Amino acid sequence: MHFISHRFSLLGSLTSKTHRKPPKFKIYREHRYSRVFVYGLFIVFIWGLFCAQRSITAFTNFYSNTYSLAPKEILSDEKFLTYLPHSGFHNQRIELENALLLAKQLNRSLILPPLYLGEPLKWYSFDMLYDLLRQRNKTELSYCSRVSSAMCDKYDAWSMLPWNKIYNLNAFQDFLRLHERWSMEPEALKRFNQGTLEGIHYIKDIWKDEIQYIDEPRIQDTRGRYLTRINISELRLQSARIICLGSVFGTHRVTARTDQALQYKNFIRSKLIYSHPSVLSVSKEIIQKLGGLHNYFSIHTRIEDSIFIVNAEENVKGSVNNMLKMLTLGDKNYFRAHGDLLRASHSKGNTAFHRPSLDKCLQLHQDHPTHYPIIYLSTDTPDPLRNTNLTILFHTFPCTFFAGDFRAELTELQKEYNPLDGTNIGKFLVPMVESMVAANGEYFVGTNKSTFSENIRYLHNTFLGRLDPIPLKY
Ligand SMILES: Nc1nc2c(ncn2[C@@H]2O[C@H](COP(=O)(O)OP(=O)(O)OP(=O)(O)O)[C@@H](O)[C@H]2O)c(=O)[nH]1
Ligand SMILES: *[C@@H]1O[C@H](CO)[C@@H](O)[C@H](O)[C@H]1NC(C)=O
Ligand SMILES: *[C@@H]1O[C@H](CO)[C@@H](O)[C@H](O)[C@H]1NC(C)=O
Ligand SMILES: *[C@@H]1O[C@H](CO)[C@@H](O)[C@H](O)[C@H]1NC(C)=O
Ligand SMILES: *[C@@H]1O[C@H](CO)[C@@H](O)[C@H](O)[C@H]1NC(C)=O
Ligand SMILES: *[C@@H]1O[C@H](CO)[C@@H](O)[C@H](O)[C@H]1NC(C)=O
Repeated sequence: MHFISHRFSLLGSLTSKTHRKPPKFKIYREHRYSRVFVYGLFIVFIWGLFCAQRSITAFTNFYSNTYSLAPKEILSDEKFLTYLPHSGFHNQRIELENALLLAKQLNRSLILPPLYLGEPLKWYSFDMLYDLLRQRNKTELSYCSRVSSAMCDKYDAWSMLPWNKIYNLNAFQDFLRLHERWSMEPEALKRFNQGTLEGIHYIKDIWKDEIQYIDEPRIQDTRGRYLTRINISELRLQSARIICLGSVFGTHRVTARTDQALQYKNFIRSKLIYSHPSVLSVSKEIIQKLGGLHNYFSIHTRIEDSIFIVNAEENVKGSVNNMLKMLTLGDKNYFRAHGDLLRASHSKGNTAFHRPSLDKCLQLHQDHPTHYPIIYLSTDTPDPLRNTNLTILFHTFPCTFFAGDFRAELTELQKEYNPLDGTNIGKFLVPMVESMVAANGEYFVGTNKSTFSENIRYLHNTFLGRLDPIPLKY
């Protein structure tokens, strides 16, 4: 069976449209000839007009941009649901999944907030979060897209995009009506509410994990993780045109207990698969470099921050063991080849290791497949070879390769700009490429409790259409 066409046909193919950053100003120093200086000024002035024109065009073209959903008319009896986004990409994705599910169950259209990439805005209680979101505004710094200045340090640290740039939301056309909210200014809701902010039904969360939305309430629900529960059937009776929620992050935030709801949930997940053209093409190139589908296995280790650094050593060991177990279950020869390696790598103080080149590994792997499995390591740490918690992994699997080994392929992403703010979004696409490469490995082992890993797991099981020898959750 050939998975390459099958796996990638799942993703569809969009035509790529590149957005280039306007060239930076070049200031020529000319002291002697003031006429030249005046001409210079004039040219700069014209160029400034040109740039302003360009950014305005970019803005007004936004809705006709292939990435944005076509704006829909608002129906007279249409009702809406919306929510506040927060945290990293995968937390926002989970919020999106939950909001789609809840909107469907409420028979309401969903007003999508933008997707925030880069430096995350973490969760705060409703009023605070809404305020922080509206303050995330680059308008006053828009010159930063054209010039470099100390004021612009943070300009490229984050960017906002329509979700449709990352996922193909047209897949929901027959499922639910989607509208985009291209600003978190409260005023942006007016156009859905007959020009006013009156009568919006807010459900404000004050605590983290406060409100859960339940489709078939049970008595034992009171013992769950969430502080309060809302009966979805009751919320369906709400007559306000707009319901505005705070955070909807959390795996069980919106329950899907009925068969119908479960069907909706599965449908939603199955449509949220990266569709960004460069993400797809670059991940394909890296997979080819690794010897193609079926030729490599993958591990995701999240070890840099929060709960993940605290458990880094243990998690990496767990991942190495799980990968060894999977390989052995798949082919007994792996154990024979790796029993010794594993014992050796567990002995302390042994930090030196030799990593063969990728070409050498491809050769070794061809000659002795069970001795030298090729591993793609997706990780949040910038220099995996120097991170001592990863030493055991490189010891056990010398043929382990990671993003830094594919610089040439990843450079492609540098041409991706957000037309709205001129920010280069290439760096934000790297984790998505890594997810795609990892998901396409023969077996996948992730990091406990990481939503990033959990998403790779979903993509992996979906693309391969089977479970791994050990059916891990992450
Ligand atoms: N390049 C790369 N970056 C990663 C990887 N894992 C985590 N990261 C980075 O860590 C960030 C945090 O992960 P996200 O999933 O966005 O954040 P989150 O929503 O808090 O998810 P988790 O903390 O993993 O549950 C990602 O956006 C990446 O910037 C990885 O394997 N490769
Ligand atoms: C869903 O809402 C629409 C109006 O937006 C209404 O016409 C339709 O009857 C509703 N469907 C159900 C099942 O309530
Ligand atoms: C940013 O603020 C300006 C006003 O200063 C406003 O016109 C614009 O819509 C805001 N942008 C976003 C994305 O909220
Ligand atoms: C949930 O709401 C529906 C509709 O109002 C009602 O029939 C049902 O009894 C409620 N369930 C609970 C546990 O309150
Ligand atoms: C390795 O992991 C431990 C926790 O298991 C952590 O305390 C330590 O800081 C980590 N080392 C590095 C280099 O990240
Ligand atoms: C994740 O945690 C469970 C126990 O909570 C453990 O059995 C499993 O091995 C861990 N997985 C990894 C990859 O560390």
